[in-house]
Amino acid sequence: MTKPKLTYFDAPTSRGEECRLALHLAGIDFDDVRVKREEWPALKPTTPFGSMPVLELPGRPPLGQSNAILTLIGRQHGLHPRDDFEAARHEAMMCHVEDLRSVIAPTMWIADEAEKKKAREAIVTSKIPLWAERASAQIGNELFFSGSKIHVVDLKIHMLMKWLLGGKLDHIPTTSVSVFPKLVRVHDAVRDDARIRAWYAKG
Ligand SMILES: N[C@@H](CCC(=O)N[C@@H](CS)C(=O)NCC(=O)O)C(=O)O
Repeated sequence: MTKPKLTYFDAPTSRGEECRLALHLAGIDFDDVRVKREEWPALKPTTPFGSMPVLELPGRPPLGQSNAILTLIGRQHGLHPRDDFEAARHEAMMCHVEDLRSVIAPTMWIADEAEKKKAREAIVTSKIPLWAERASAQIGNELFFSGSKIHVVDLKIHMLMKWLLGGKLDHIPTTSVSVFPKLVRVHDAVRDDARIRAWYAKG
């Protein structure tokens, strides 16, 4: 292996896409390995934590966990704060994003439609508003999470908001998050960044 390799499902979504965007913003030429659903069961036991994304760097063992991947890329390429406390504050927000994902993700596998509706409605009433209020309280008043410069935390917030604003999650209305202006602002700021647009323009 001569260049970094990022392995994730063949979809522009979630934890894998935020790591691809970080590598892209960092200007790193990487192997973008896209795994088909049917290939995953054989690959799963070979990954550090039985999950993706996985980042491989020349001469290093594979690295799992999206937040660890993002902060490593961020630290090495000016996309994560140098100040230790501010870095920890960004990392706390990234954990907060993971907390909400881990509440919503299990509902993806509920086969019974009535049961899924009940579980998601409970998330909309009891989880998302508090989650979003707490997230908003951490976000500053400039364009991104902290200030006018993009960091890996912004990519994390963007990908979660893109999912929730996309309107494809039955029983989770987009208004559950669209009423939180700071979260929408960060989502839009990342979407409108010229380098992010260039990533999607290349198809
Ligand atoms: N905490 C891990 C969670 C990783 C995770 O659950 N990834 C999902 C895709 S977004 C996955 O690998 N799912 C397949 C599986 O768990 O078998 C992270 O942040 O990377």
